[in-house]
Amino acid sequence: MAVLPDDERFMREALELARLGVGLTSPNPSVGAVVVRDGSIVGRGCYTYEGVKHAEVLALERAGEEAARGSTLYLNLEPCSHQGRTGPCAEAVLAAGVKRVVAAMRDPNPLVNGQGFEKLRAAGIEVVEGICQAEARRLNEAFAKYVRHKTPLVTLKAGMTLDGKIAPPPGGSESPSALGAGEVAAGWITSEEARAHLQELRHASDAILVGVGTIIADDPLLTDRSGRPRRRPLMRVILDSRLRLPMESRVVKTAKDDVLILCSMAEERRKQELEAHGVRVEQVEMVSADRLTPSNVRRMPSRRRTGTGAPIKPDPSPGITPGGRPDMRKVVERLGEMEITSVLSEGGALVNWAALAAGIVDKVFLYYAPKILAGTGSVPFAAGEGFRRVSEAARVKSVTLHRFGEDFAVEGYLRDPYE
Ligand code: AOF
Ligand code: ZN
Repeated sequence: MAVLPDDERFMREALELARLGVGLTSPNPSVGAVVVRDGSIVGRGCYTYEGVKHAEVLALERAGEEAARGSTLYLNLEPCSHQGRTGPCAEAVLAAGVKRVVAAMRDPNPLVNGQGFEKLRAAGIEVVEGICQAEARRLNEAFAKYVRHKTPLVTLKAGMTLDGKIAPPPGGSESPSALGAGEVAAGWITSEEARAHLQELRHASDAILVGVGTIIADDPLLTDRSGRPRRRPLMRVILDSRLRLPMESRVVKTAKDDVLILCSMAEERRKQELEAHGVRVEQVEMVSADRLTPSNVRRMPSRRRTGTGAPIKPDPSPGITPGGRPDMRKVVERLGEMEITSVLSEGGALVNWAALAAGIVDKVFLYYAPKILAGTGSVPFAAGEGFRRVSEAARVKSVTLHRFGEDFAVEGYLRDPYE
């Protein structure tokens, strides 16, 4: 299994082709393929869901029978070995007479998971695995999570000051609510470059998740404005337990079956009114307030709870009312049923904590602007109880730092999407 000098260069071509498919392939993976004969590219393939045919089959077709025979095939994902919407690509590769296959990673789909490589090797083809593996795994991490767990990859996004504040103190004329990030009303915290990059994250996501408080505070559109095509509209999911979503909000005004409200109590008239505007309304199971404690954290009940399990202080949260918080686990399960493979959580302080506490967060993308808000009253990245000991803090692993003008961002994982 020899790695050749040009393998990485051709794999980068395959990865570039795969990236063209982002937004057009979900719930399937983004895959690019390159056929190389005598040192030059003779066929390229980029998968799109609507196109049905897998990347390697497209690339082999473009190369043509003659050039494909004896060629090397580069692709960012193992060829499949199963019958799905298409036949097994491993067999198509064999039939085409490909001599060598270079793949960036194994297919995490349990239906494939190494069997494609095995088929090729059994037929005497040279198979090289793992070229540009880290990049390839990152590109299809949502697919990997979804195909094995049937729930989406959840990325928690926030834009904040260096001291971890997402908005100035709520209630002031500048910041109407602590419940959303209050970003628009109070002025943007992060730079234009950082906000432009956020559109890339939205483009790569199937759904965006906020609490209704964010809508009330900021009236955001929550759309993908990357300017690139996508197969399915970005699903705008709003946690709104008592259907407080204002009819005059921009999400309602622009709804086209791409706004989903998850509530606990659906008052029939209001539900019908929202539905008449093209908003979908569904009820999800609730979790009682005393369960909003991280599962791995010992509860500290005495001071803060009544004997009934209800919080003493009413919780001002956005769509997450006392005794009526949407069960975040049920929320992601429901989204998984809708073939949503990735969720960008852009909620405010309360949704951020609810997501962390429920253990649904796979990764974070946290933007920091070189500003300091300070003050006890300003809104922290995640409110609520928080983790009570440093030893219990959520650990962010495999951290990557990004720069956007004066701002920077921390990307990292709470859980390995491939585990
Ligand atoms: C893709 N595109 O280029 C490759 C895929 O239902 P099917 O037949 O489209 O099969 C989908 C599975 O095929 C997918 O989950 C993945 O495991 C494998 N490879 N899929 O959509 C491609 N190479
Ligand atoms: Zn295939």
